[in-house]
Order: sequence, then C-alpha cells, then structure tokens
Amino acid sequence: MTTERAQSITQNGAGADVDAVETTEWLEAVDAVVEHDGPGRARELLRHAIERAQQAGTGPIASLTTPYVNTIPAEAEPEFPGDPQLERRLRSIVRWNAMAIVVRANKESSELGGHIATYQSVATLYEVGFNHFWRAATDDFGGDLVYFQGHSSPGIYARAFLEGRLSAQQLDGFRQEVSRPGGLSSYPHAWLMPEFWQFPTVSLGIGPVTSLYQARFMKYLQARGIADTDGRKVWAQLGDGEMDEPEAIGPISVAGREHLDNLIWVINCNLQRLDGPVRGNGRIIDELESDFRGAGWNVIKLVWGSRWDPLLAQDTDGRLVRVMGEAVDGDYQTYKSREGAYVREHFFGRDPVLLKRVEQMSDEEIWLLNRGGHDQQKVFAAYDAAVKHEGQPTVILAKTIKGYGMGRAGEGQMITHQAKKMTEDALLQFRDRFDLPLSDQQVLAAEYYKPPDDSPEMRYLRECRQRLGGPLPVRRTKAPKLEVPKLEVFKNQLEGTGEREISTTMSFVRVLAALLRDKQIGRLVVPIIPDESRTFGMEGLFRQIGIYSPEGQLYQPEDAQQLMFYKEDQQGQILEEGITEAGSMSSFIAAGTSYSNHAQQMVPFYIYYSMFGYQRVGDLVWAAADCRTRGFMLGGTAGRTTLNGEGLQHADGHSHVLFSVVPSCRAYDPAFNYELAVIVQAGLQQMFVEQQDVFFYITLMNENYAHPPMPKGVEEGILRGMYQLRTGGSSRSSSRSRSSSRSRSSSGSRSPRVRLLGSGTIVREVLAAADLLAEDFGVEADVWSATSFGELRRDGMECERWNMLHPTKKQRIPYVAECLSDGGGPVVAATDYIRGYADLIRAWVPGMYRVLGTDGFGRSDFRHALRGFFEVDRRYVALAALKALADEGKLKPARVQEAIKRYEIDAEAAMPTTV
Ligand SMILES: Cc1ncc(C[n+]2csc(CCOP(=O)(O)OP(=O)(O)O)c2C)c(N)n1
Ligand SMILES: [Mg+2]
Repeated sequence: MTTERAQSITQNGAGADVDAVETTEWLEAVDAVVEHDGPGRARELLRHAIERAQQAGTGPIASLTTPYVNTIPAEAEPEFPGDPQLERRLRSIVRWNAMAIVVRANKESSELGGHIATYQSVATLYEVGFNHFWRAATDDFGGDLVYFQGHSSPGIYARAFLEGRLSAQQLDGFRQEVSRPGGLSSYPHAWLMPEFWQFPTVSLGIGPVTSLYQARFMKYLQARGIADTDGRKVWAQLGDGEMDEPEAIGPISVAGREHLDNLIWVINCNLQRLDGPVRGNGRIIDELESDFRGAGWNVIKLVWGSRWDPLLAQDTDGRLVRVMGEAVDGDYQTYKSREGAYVREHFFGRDPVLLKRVEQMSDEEIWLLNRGGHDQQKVFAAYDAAVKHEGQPTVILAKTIKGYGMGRAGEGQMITHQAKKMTEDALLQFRDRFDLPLSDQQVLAAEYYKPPDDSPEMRYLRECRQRLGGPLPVRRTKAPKLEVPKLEVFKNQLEGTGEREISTTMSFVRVLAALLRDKQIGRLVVPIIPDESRTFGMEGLFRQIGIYSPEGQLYQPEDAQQLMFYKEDQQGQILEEGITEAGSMSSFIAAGTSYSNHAQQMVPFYIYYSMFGYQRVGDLVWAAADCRTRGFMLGGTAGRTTLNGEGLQHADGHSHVLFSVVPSCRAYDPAFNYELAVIVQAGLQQMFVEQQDVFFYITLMNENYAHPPMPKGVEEGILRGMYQLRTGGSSRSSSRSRSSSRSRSSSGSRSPRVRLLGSGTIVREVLAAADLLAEDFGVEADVWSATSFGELRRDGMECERWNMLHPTKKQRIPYVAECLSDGGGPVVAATDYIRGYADLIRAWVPGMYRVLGTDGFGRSDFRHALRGFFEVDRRYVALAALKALADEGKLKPARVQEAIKRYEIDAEAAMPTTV
C-alpha cells in the first residue's frame, strides 16, 4: 500500500521530481514509521529532520496547512452519546420553524426581511451544542457564554419556542418590535430582549473580537481571585465571510499567546457571504487553517461528513484527497447547487481513477455525500475534542452549505443569503426532505410545528437542557450593588490647587489612585490602557498594581531598579492592551458587562487618546451600548487646540459630537478638577449602586493650569450640564452659584450684558474674554461652565417632547433655558470642539446664540496660536459677544470694528475649515 500511495504522490505532485525513486523511499520510510510507531513518532522524527534541514540552509519548510480532510480521522471519533434519530427529528423541527418565522413575517410584504439560509447552514452546529455542550449558568456554576451569528437569530427563536420560552404569537412578532408587544428583535439585542440576548453580534467582526477578549477577561477574573470562571467556556459561532473583518482576524494572536483554552470559535464555512463566494478561487478553510495555526490555535478541520468515510478509507493512493484539495470553493458551491450527476462529472471526473471508483454509486448517493458541518456525529467529535483541549484556544472550521435544504429556493445559490420567501414547491420539498409530519395545507400556510409535550422528542429536548443546567441564551440583568465612595474621598480635587498648575489628566490619575485605594471597590477597578500610560502619567500604577500577564514576568525588566518599574504579574490589575483600540474596547465591554455575565460588577476605566476612540472603534462603542455596558471611557489629550504639538490626526475636535449620538452614553467635558471628581463620583453612584445601564465618556486635557476650589452648590449643575462660574460685574476671581447670581443680575446694571459659555480648557479663554469685555468695552459678562452640551440637549429634547404631548399642562422649562432665562443679553459659547457640539442646545437658548468652535483639520503649534487660528481664543469670544450685542442694537458696529483692530484680528483670514 505504501509504495502505491507514495508513487501516486510523486507522480501527481507539482513540479518535476529530479529523483522519483529517492522520493518514494523517503515516503515509504514515513509510512513505515506511522504504521509501526504511530503518527506521534512520525511527527517527532519529521520535526527533527526539518530542523536539521533548516539549519543546513534550506529556508523555511514546514507548512501550516494539512490536507483538505477532517483533522479528526473517523477511527478516532468518540461514540455519539445521544439518540441520533431523535436529534435529527428535533433539528428538522427547529429548521422548519426557523424558516417559517421568516416566511410568515414576509408573507404580506418583504418589508420586514430576515434570513433563512444562514441558520439552515448552521443548524447542526447549533443543535449539537444545545444538546450536548453549552452549559447554562446555575447556582454553583457560571455557565458557558455562547455568541451566536447575529443573523441566525430565527434558529435561536425557533428552539426557544420548542422549549416553551417563546410563544407562537411572539414568533409572529419577529422583527416587529414596535407594533407587537413582546415582538422579537431582528438580531441579538440586550435592550430589546433584556432577559434573552447577551451579546450583540450582528455587526460582523464584533462577535469575534468581543468573545476573544471575554475569554481573556474570564482568565483575568480567575487569576485575580474575583470570580470563579474556571471550566467555563466561551463559544463563538462565526461566519466565514465575517473572518475578513480586521476585528475578527486581527486579534487571534492574542488568544494564542495567552493560551485561552476557554475559547472555542466555530466558523461556519458555508463558503458564501452575501454577494457570492468567500474565496471562490481558493479554499477558505485552508486559508483560515494556516492563519489560526500560525497564531497558536488548535485547529480542527471539519470538512467531510460520515458518508465520505468509506471513500476516504479506500483512498490509499491519495487521489481523492488530492482532488479534494484541487477543487476550489467556487466549485464546491456550484456542486451543491446542482445534482449528483454534475458532481460525478465535475468532481470525481477530475481523475478517471476516481470516476471509476464511484461507478457503483448512484447519482443520488453521490448527492448525499455530506459535509462535516451537517453531520452530528462529526460535529460532536469536533466539539468534544475542543472542550478537552488544553493550553490553546480552538477553532473549528466546519464546512457547510448555505441554504441547506432550501433546494431551488436557495441551496448553494448566489442569491441565497437574502432569500426570505419560499415557493410552495420549495416548502413541500423542505417538508419531505426533513420528514416533517405536516399536511400540505399546514406546509403551505407555513404553520409552526411543536410536538406534544409528552412526545419522545420534547422529553429528549428537555432532558438535554436540564442536564446542561437550563435554557440558553439567558441574560442576567443585575448583580449585587457596590458600595462606592462619597465625594469627600476626592478631597484633593475639591480643594483646588492654589498656585499649582496641573492638567485634568493628572487630576484623573489622582482620582483613579484614590479609587484603587478604596477598600470596597479598589480591587474591582479595571484600568484599561492601550499603550499610552506614560502619555497620561500613569506609569506609577505599573509597579503599584501590576500589569496583568498570564505568564507573570519571565524576564528581568530593564528598569527593575527603579521604584516604578514595568511590572508584569499574574495577578496584575491593569489591562495593558498594547496598540489595539478594538481589543481595549472589547476588554471594556467584557469588564463593563461583568455584572451580567459573571454576577460581579467590575468598574472599568478605559483611558486612551481621544482621537483614537470613537472614530476608530465607533461600532464597538455601539456594541458596548447595545449590551448595556457600564464604565468610564476617558478621552485623554482631548481638544483640537489643547493637544498642541501633535496636530492633524491626533487633534480631537469632534468626539463629543460623536458620543452625543449614543443613547446610553453620558458625555462630559470638565474644565476643573472638582468637576471631574463630581462627575466620576456620580457615575459610580448611577452605574454601580443604582445599576443604570449607562456609560460615561469624559474628556481629559494635558494643559496645566491652576484649579479653583469647588464653589458651593454647583454639583447638580455640573451633572446637568452647566453652572454659573462668574457673574458679570462681580469681582473677577469670584465664583458664584446660580442662585446667588440670579439676585445680582436682576438688580439691573446699565452696561450691556452677555452670557458666555465655555467647556473644558476653553472655559479659561471665556473667563479671560469676560475680563476683556469689561475692561475694554464696559460689557458685563456672566460666565458659565458647560460641562455637557449633550446632557443639556437630552434634557431639552425630553422637555420639548413632553410639552408637545401635554399642551394644556403647565409647560416644562428645559434646564438650559432656565439657566439662561434672566434676559442678560446674547449668549456666546466656545469649546475646543466643532461648532456642532455647542450647537446641540441651540433650540433652547433664549435669544441670540453665537457659537465658536474648532471646525477643520487639526494642526500643530503653540496653544495660543492654535486658538487664534481656530478662532476660539479670548479675543474671538469677546469679538463674538460684541458682534451679538451690535446685532441686537445694543452697540454700534464701529465698536466691533474697534475690537478687531485692538485685538489684531485678521478679518481676511481664510475660514479654518478651508485651509
Ligand atoms: C460590519 C457588517 N457589514 C456588513 C453586514 C451585512 N451582512 C450581514 S450578513 C452578511 C454576510 C455574512 O456572511 P458570512 O459571515 O459568511 O455568514 P453566513 O451568513 O454565510 O453564515 C453581510 C455582508 C453586517 N451585518 N455587518
Ligand atoms: Mg458564509
């Protein structure tokens, strides 16, 4: 046998063989070792031989791919522990109902949409998981976490229907989340179905990266002794097309490096994505195999089903395996969209010897040769090997057929992804193919089918889930609340810095240090930093709380002698992510949803370069919001003119506008330490005591200046979005609360008045502008710190809506209108962000409202130059105020002109957005 096979390989291999006899001898030697000493010994010998050859200068030899067959040979498969017939019947019922959900929703019009083909390709992969592997959370075990392909949701609903968790009415409410009470969300969503869906996966790439970092976070929780996650697995069911996303393939080396053997990815290789083949001209399974193996994963190829076993057993000369490895995915897709005769001619016909070998098989038998992902025995074998594998993450590359069972309605067809209707013929064929006990009439009505409760199928279904701890998916909504520190803990921030000049970033580091020292929540704080600790002056934390590293520290760090050395530690608290914003966001999500997935609230503080936040990973920000993440995101080095030297792609002038669109985000741009402290403390209270599912975005700046002590009574204003810092006409350095300012301004002064709003560092320009206005033009200005235009807007929108709906009731006044109701002249706002940010409140500002902002591309220079360029410095704030007064008729235009001259403003300079 060995000679025959070896000769075939030398004859058929690519390129001419200079010495075929010698090659044959080597191959025979390999065969002999395998036969006598087993494959393990053969691998060892070959490894030595390859090492020797490479040392001798051959260059790299080893290949990362294996032949295009199953990694687990038929003889090594464990026995299937279930009842194969019952499982097939159950699976067929779930298939039917999943299809019926979509078909019924689209009966009247295809407006609602939905996908049939994906679930049909993945049904066996899911059902084997549900019946044998995926463990639910119980009182004494945390359970597995399963990420499903988002657009396979009909299959999950169909199973929940059989389990009695969803009613037929609810299935009929698929994609009608608004008009039908209890309607089912199109895709997994923790806001729309809070007790059901855990992980928002439908935006492709989100499932892969978040599941991977979830597995890592579970190891972190275990290593730090915070939660017992031992033995729990993270399963992610992913698409082969999806693997093209950078968020999917990018992070795989992290899992390999950190030996995440609690992670199992099952990639549904149905060879198709939406438009067409994933790799028509290649083989996606082989490509992924080498990617994953190179990244240190345990790779299980699950290519062929059991019906191929006899043919493979006969394939002693390797001809079949060779042809299998020659056909490309475009071919494989076409085969399954045709018939047995076509497969005979175009697949087996590639080699006349093979054609002969299948001579005895009918076209029907050839057609029934199945793929690995549709064979429950083989799927079981792969899953079993995956859960037992230690020391590496596992990826299962399961070959399936997109639209399996849909026949002419879509099986293997280019259009299958979007097929949402089935013709009557296709429905009848579907019923016959899966032996469903439905009358023609029931089939044509696409009726749901549920066997009687006491039928063997239903008993089996219940028993399987009982054994595995209960139904899945289930989302937990709350965890024990935390005790968070009172505001006084941040005494240093509240007292002001006197003459000392510091930045809000430094202030944040102190806030964080105080929290880390806190007896109650200190150990639950999770600092997440993508390679920017030194930028933010946080390197002191390395030594203090350590950087999480599953391997500890295997080297003597260069700075070991120093107090604040780079300390990696198995129990380290910092997640030092390296340069991956997507990975950092995924850690943020894992930590910020720990309350739900691990019954333990954690307090993430993810600090990063603000420019590399939302605009880099906006979709992950949405995913965080979707799955109700709690925590703090801190945009460091924020502000288009405040980050002065870096310029261009570093200078963030719009993250606040971007975050303002996220429903569960509370975004703040504090100017002073005490504002920051108030916001952080309130965030802790809202998220971890009241357990509101929101997250906070706070911008931090690197400009140093002195911080005043907190004025009395401003906490509420800070949180609602604005409070008064100074009253025009009062002593310049004093800060007053809103109530005291009211009485003053109503006393009536004769000089023109304006109200100036600023946020972040630009508050200081606004204060200086108030001085200029008073000194140079006799104009009195009230100054307000606008900590959050986003929160002001939220309140404004809510009031406006309520008023519209309650026209005869006493009308509510938006907070911003209430603050600015004194009639104290026009309002001017300036921030370090684009005008769109301060514009968020325009609708509710009484009277004239002028906005300055940093629209345009960033650039580098000194701060004063940048603020001049972007026209947000004190001179421009004063100018805008004077112009507004002139427009109101309270000042002559000549006075405005005078200001332009006095402040040396270039009136002919180009608009900063155009240069
Ligand atoms: C980021 C993103 N881009 C595009 C889509 C639209 N989309 C939904 S499913 C799909 C094809 C998915 O193909 P694959 O991952 O192979 O999954 P399959 O349905 O074949 O199992 C596309 C393009 C999306 N959901 N998310
Ligand atoms: Mg696919």
